[in-house]
Amino acid sequence: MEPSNQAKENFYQSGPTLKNQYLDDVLLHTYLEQVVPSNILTENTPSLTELGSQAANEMITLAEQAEYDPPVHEPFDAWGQRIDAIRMSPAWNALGRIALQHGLVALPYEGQFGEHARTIQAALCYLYGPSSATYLCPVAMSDAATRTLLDQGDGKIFQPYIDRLTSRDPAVAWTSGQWMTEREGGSDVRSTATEARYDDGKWRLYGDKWFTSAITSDMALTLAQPQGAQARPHHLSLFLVETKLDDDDGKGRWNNITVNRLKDKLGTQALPTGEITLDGTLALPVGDISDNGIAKIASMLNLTRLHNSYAAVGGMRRCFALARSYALKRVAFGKPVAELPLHAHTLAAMATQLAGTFAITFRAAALYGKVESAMAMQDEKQILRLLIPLVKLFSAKQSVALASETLEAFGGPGYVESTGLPRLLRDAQVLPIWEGTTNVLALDVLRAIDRENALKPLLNDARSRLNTAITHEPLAAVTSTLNAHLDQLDFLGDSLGAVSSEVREAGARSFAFALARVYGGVLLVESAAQPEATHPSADTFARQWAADIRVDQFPNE
Ligand code: UCC
Repeated sequence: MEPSNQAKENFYQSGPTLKNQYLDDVLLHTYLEQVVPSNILTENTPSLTELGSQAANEMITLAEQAEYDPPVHEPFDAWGQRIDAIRMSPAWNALGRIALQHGLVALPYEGQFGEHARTIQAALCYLYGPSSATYLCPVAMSDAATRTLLDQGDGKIFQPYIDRLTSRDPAVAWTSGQWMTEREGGSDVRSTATEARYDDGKWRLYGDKWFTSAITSDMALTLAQPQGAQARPHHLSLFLVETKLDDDDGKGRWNNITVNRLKDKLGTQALPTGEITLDGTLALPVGDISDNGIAKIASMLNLTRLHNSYAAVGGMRRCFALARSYALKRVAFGKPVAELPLHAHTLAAMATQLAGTFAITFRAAALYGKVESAMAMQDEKQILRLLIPLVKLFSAKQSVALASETLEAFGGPGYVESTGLPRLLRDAQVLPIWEGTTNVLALDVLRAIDRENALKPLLNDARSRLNTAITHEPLAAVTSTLNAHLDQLDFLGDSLGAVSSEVREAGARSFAFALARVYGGVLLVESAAQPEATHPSADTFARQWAADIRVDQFPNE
């Protein structure tokens, strides 16, 4: 029966609702049950459950407040004195306290959960990220700074910084920035022009940094060219900078840093991103000044790139949850749109994209934990080196695609600011840009293959995982397709040495995407073939994902 005019007049569409983001996530549950020992999972369940609730409730409100009350730069005080105050929303600080409460940075350094700590951390970040108004950015940089100081720094000098970065106490905890980008050098970090001068027993930095994310951080790691006796052509060293000086008046004057302005960005609007000038900024070299700072900051990037993937896959999961909730509520053509065949098919494709991207991201997290806790074999270290750029480039692109599909799944409301939906797309779009663009990452995939011989170990790992699934009849055809793709990738890898560098570079992106897809397919098959705790749609995910794989030749010279 047609609804009456009166009913039509009184009709208002209700928006999507979010349940507890941990309890409602079958994909996350089944994965954690498959890979994390039950005692460790049980111990972390209260935190995961609480964060799942916060992410669906108070964090949403805080994130909205932080977005609508964005950072403000006040260059001067009332009397004209330069102060460069950055006024932050109280909501931003509250989001930071939630990160501390769950030990998002601290947890892997507390040593309780061994190699599984990184998987738990990944799960927490995945829950936290999409409701955090990008507070996951300072979390990521603080984590990576901690790892870098532990690996590269002199413990006596850097322990106090590590203690602050890994504290859960808001009165003690610090966050770190990672200042890499200059006007001359974005992707090309070698073009860094900032100078480090040694004067009166101290190092001071002089130069401009062009993108400084979370400029309100307490410290940062950054590169500079040492001058004087330490000068060497094209040499960059890594330095730690405290952003504020310990003044007698306790006001915390900037460490000879001028904030020229905050960036006006497409998204991440609660995150203060500065353009700054260093003019005599006191700095501590991290490790030996003559070491290659690029290599040190590159290993820092490996961890922030992993966090980028947590943000990507967490964002995808949020998009899917919203699109699914809405599809169950929204009635069109006489039924909920979730029951319309084409919309149901679109949602299923989204679920598959999420499942495959989730699988490779969490595989990288688990392996990072294994390598970090010195449990990994040599080939696993090589796999991790390759997997990180692969997962970063793949997950970031997927997150933008899924955010775009989600906005479309809402129709008009997806394009209306007050629904909060456009923010999903804007915030996803940063993920393929910062921490290395897709092309930079594709070239890093080649670097990992050339310098670390990482391709064969990854392909061997994939083959042995597929082997464990050989008796899983429903996916027999998928398994044989994936085996054929692995052979093709192996062949392409062998021919890499025979093609010109132009051809290799031009083909790097499609090679990397194919590799990520095939490896993702293998992980989906492996997960579907587990004897227990499998996702109800595991076979479908593997089948749909594998159907989308193409392995191209390198382009002709
Ligand atoms: O900072 C940014 C924003 C912060 C926001 C953080 C958000 C975190 C996520 C939040 C989620 C919400 S954005 C910064 C973006 N910039 C980049 O990503 C830089 C992109 N450029 C690169 O990645 C380049 O490829 C470089 C800088 C890594 C390398 O350039 P080069 O100079 O051409 O590289 P080389 O000569 O090939 O490598 C120099 C050294 C070598 O080591 P040695 O000297 O020992 O032989 C390489 O093996 O670095 C080593 N290396 C690596 N090592 C290079 N890449 C890596 C790597 N990925 N892992 C380990």
